[in-house]
Amino acid sequence: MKRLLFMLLCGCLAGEANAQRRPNVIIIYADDVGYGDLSCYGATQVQTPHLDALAKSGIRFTNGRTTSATCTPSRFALLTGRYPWRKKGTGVLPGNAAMIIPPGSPTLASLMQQAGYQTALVGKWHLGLGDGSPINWNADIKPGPNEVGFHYAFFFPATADRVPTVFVENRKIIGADANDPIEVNYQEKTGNEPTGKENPELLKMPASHGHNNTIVNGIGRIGWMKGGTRARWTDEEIAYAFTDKAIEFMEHNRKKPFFLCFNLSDIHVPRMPATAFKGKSSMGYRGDAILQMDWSVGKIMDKLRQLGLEKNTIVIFSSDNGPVLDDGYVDGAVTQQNGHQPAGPFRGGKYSAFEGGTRVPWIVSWPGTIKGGGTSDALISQVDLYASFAKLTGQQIAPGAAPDSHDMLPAMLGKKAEGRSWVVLQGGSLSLVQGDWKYISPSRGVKLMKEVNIESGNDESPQLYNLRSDQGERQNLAAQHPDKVKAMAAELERLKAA
Ligand code: NG6
Ligand code: CA
Repeated sequence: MKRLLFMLLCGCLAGEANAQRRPNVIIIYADDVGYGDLSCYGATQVQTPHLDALAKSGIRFTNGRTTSATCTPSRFALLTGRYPWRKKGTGVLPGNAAMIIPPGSPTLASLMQQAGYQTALVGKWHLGLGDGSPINWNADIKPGPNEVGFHYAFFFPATADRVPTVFVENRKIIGADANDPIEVNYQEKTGNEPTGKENPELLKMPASHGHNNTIVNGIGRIGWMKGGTRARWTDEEIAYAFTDKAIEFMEHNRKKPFFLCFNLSDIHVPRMPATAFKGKSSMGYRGDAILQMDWSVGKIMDKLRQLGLEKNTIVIFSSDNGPVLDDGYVDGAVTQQNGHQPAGPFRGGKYSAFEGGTRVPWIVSWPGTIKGGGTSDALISQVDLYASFAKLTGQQIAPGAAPDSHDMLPAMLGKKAEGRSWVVLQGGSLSLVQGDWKYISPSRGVKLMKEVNIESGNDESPQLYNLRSDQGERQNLAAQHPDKVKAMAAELERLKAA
């Protein structure tokens, strides 16, 4: 009896300590997931029960933004609080690019470290590695995530379709072998392994455009590699490997506040989900990858519950850019689309200046603090996470750090209905959203990107849309509102120079 009382008392005290503790933070950052790809955002051809439950336990944002319509720049903005177009070389990086965030510079991860958090990156990196000299893949690879604020990192260097197709844990490639050294080249073929171009008969999934260099696991990649035979991943294992490592990190750090960037590879190409998910949707491998992504989210939430941390953990789910069906492989995404609208009601998708490029799913849950079940149309951008978490952890932003980040914590926690009054977006060209209005700056270039079948949003004349009455950006009102166009163009120029 005495023992029972003691245990109960301890349990209560531990609970109290937990409640007062700083919340853990998990950012689940999916790849190429469109606004319309989740059932809680209107998808009907595919179901995402775990993400739907997350939305139900928190807030579902309808005007949540990534800064850019591709990966590298969006990730740069999320971590640094700075618009990527302010810096040269922040476009989609090859797998052997140098790191574009200078080591030691302030990032969302270093901010959380300073606040006493244990920090981890698990998943896709795609911000470059090394200092610009040729990377020796067989030795310690640095600088990398460990040099910009992550205590722990388990990642792949670029994208699932780019070499080297290996996992890196902190600074070392898993399974590296001195007798079978890895070489990577983006200019010319290295080694004499088959390529998609020379040996298409060896492919288990044909390419539709590009992706015809070194074949790994029956899939042609961008770039050539040789060596590292035992280090190469099997695509079907990627989601399991990342989810396991994320869970391990949570478990190890359950007693300390932790900050986890869980950057899923799903649903980027090559979509080659685990065998357990193949054919489980009616939409080909793209649909199956959505189910796999949702499974990963479910595993994280299960673990939080198991550790008793679900009430005091902020979970944010979002995507780095809008959707694409055919991004270079024949994987059924187009032929089995089945009426699915990956960008929901929006025009364009990945790579595009139209809304489909940058308006993405965005869910925030914090069961102990946020009332669940709501939606918010507050305008928020991923560039704002830095300032918002500085606020949450009671830190000042150092002079010069995160210049484009605004504290959106009240909107993110549902305490305020309004978010930003404006935001700059990067598709092909830059756009400015101000309240209901969106101005897309004039740009040359094709209007339809044929290979991916997505409208770019390019136009040599300015475009002006009223997003409230015309969310699909069908009616260019520039001619009717010349003064507004002039004012917004001038404001965009001012912001660019700021
Ligand atoms: C493109 C690739 C595409 C994808 C994209 C980056 C080709 C033909 N296309 O160049 O498949 O990898 O880069 O995607 O190679 S992102 O989500 O990382 O930005
Ligand atoms: Ca992406």
